[in-house]
Amino acid sequence: MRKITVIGVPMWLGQTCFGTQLGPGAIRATGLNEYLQSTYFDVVDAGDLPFITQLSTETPVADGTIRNFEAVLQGTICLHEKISAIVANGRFPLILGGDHSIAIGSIAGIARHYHNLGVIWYDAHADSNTPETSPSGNIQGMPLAASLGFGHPRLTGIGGYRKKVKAENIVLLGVRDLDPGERLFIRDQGIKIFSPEDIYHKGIGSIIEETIAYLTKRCDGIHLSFDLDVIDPCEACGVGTPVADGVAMKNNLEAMSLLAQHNIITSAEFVELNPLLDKDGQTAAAASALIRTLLKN
Ligand code: 4U7
Ligand code: MN
Ligand code: MN
Ligand code: MN
Repeated sequence: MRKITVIGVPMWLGQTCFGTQLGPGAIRATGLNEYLQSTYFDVVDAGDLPFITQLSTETPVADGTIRNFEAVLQGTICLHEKISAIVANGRFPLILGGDHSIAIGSIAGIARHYHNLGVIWYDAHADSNTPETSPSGNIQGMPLAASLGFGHPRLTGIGGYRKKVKAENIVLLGVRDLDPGERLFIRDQGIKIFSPEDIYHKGIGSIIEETIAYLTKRCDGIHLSFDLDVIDPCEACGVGTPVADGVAMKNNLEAMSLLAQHNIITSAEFVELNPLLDKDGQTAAAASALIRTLLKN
């Protein structure tokens, strides 16, 4: 029986579109806690991390080219400590974002409790930019590279260790928008990657089975980092960086269901919901349905 701790991470400074700090509240408003509490014996909502959501006037682009560097750094450090304590207590962290920069903190907090943490990066993007390759300066586009040890030393050094995950322990799913530097990075690192087209041709079932077989061979835990912009924008418009031709909800739900059946996910985050861009709460509802399916059984 899983013990779950829900934690909200109201971060939006890893990008420029105001609103992702409202993501945790919008997901909770779908009745998620009530559902989880009626299904599981032990569910705690730890509330939201106390983030500063206002920009301080002097730092729109700090530390050279990295936007809101200090604020995002402090947020990820705070999250890292919180998550590490949740995992140390034997609980399953369910992290509600917030923009994707928070993954730097989640993974830093989780990875210290595993020898070989696996990561399923379920996203329209690869989030593998470094400050040198980033076209935007947004930290939301850097968390995977940072978790591999590439990027600003203060971001990669969170938790006092640099390399949180190994390239061979990562699988990218649903990626369809890569910057030139990311393309090279993924090739150089030898990271396994499946596009929506691969999912379309092989079927989500076989892609997930392949992912599970690949990761369970060497990993002692698997973190799911789910960026809601992986969903086809027709079904989930409440994200700041939508990309056309995404993965249909039907397939995403099947993916969550298969992960649940294999019972291999040890931590999860659902990020990038921007309720101010959402339509009738469709993206919040999608996030909630995905979470419920993932945590079934
Ligand atoms: B998300 C981008 F340039 N690659 O680095 C960048 F296209 O967390 C987008 O996946 C990153 O939503 C998107 O800014 C980050 C851009
Ligand atoms: Mn994305
Ligand atoms: Mn992302
Ligand atoms: Mn996004």
